[in-house]
Amino acid sequence: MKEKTFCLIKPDAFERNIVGKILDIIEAHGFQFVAMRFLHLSETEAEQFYIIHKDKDFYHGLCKYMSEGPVLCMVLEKENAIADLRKLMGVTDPDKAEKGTIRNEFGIDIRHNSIHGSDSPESVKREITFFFKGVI
Ligand code: IDP
Ligand code: MG
Repeated sequence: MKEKTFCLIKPDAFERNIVGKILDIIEAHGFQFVAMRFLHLSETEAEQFYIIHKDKDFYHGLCKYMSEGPVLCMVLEKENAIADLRKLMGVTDPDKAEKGTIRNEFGIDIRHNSIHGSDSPESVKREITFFFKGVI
């Protein structure tokens, strides 16, 4: 059964003109684009999006970075989309991510890791609603 997930291309990918390359990889792995939205987050919006991390020491730096350039928000669809996207992304730190993953190939460091993907059905619901309220 097809499943939806939420994905976001982060500002460091726009900075280096590698957004198209990342989208190519996502498509090549069988994900279909269901919705897309290009926008520039305010720091307050980034803080809301990452509210679950509000007590972490990296929260402020993360939210500042996420509002320093554009992002591409997407709803993707395929079988097992949530787990498969997380696998294709690789773990948070690009240095620790497996070879062949998007973060290993394109990420700069643990903050500037090029891509976000929802980690559970609950996150998918929350994150799609956050960016696509009333659209899908
Ligand atoms: P995830 O994106 O792999 O799910 P999370 O732990 O949910 O990782 O963290 C959200 C985002 O916060 C990461 O993708 C990364 O951009 C940033 N981040 C996570 N841990 C650190 C850290 O230790 N230092 C700086 N930034 C971090
Ligand atoms: Mg996470």
